[in-house]
Amino acid sequence: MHKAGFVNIFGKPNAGKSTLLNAIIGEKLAIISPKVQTTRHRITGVLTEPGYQIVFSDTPGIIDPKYKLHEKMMGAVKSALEDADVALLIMDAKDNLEENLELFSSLKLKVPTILVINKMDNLLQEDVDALVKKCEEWGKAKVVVPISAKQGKNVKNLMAEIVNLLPEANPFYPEDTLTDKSTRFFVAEMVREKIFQLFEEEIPYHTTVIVTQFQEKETLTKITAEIIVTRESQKAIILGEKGKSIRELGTRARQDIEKFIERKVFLELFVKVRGKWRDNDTFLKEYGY
Ligand code: GDP
Ligand code: K
Ligand code: MG
Repeated sequence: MHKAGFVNIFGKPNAGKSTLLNAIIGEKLAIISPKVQTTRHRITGVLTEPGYQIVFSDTPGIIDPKYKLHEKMMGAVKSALEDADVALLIMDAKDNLEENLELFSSLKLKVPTILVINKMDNLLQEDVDALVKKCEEWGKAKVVVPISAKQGKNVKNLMAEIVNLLPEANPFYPEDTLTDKSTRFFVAEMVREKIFQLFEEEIPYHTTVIVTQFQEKETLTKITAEIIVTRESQKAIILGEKGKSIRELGTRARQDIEKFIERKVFLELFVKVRGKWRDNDTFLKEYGY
């Protein structure tokens, strides 16, 4: 008997959705940062093991839509809700329990649900046990599993619970499939991750990245990417004095991209100002939202 299905990961921003996805798939698929709303797209990771295949989706954190960009992000959450076989509801062990359970209840999920308490490394074992008990009393999850996505703790146990709930089905993808997103997409995400790490405050939220050229040469891969911002002042910050900041950004991004595609990379970055790209349907479409 072969099992296969779609498993979607939901939770508040910073609960650890992307970290969990990466821990399961074992590649740096979803970018991670301590800032909220780092993840803007649904990212799929495919895990193929003897006897089962799981197609995971990471989703943007659940938020109230402020911009059209946010509406699209919540659209991604809703579409994920509708096509899952199993839902993973993940929360930070130190975050407010009632608030999280209320949020999860409001999703009105009809699919089998696993409640994942993440970051158990931040709690004493007895507090973890008490929290698990409270979550079990909630009654809406088939099972409650405490984990540390970052340390990979108890992730195997979580996997066993997921497989247990999977329907019987043939694999959806060839066994060497890792993701449904293109390499270009991940390259853009890696540049975006570095922007989140290097720049303060509102800059990352005003920024998107598109890869305009991806060329496999004999000894290296030549990549050109455009960093789109909303104001000239943001462009100046990203460039930095005498281009110092963008060089640092380029170096860090290139190192990650080289690890990911396992080739030498020549990375060229340009910064472009597109006022209001976050509220413009044409731009959003062009940038892949
Ligand atoms: P997302 O917004 O839900 O996708 O959350 P991320 O995966 O981006 O993680 C948010 C932050 O929590 C990052 O700084 C992670 O390193 C951190 N984090 C994730 N999982 C764990 C964990 O198990 N333990 C601890 N201590 N930190 C974690
Ligand atoms: K995050
Ligand atoms: Mg994320």
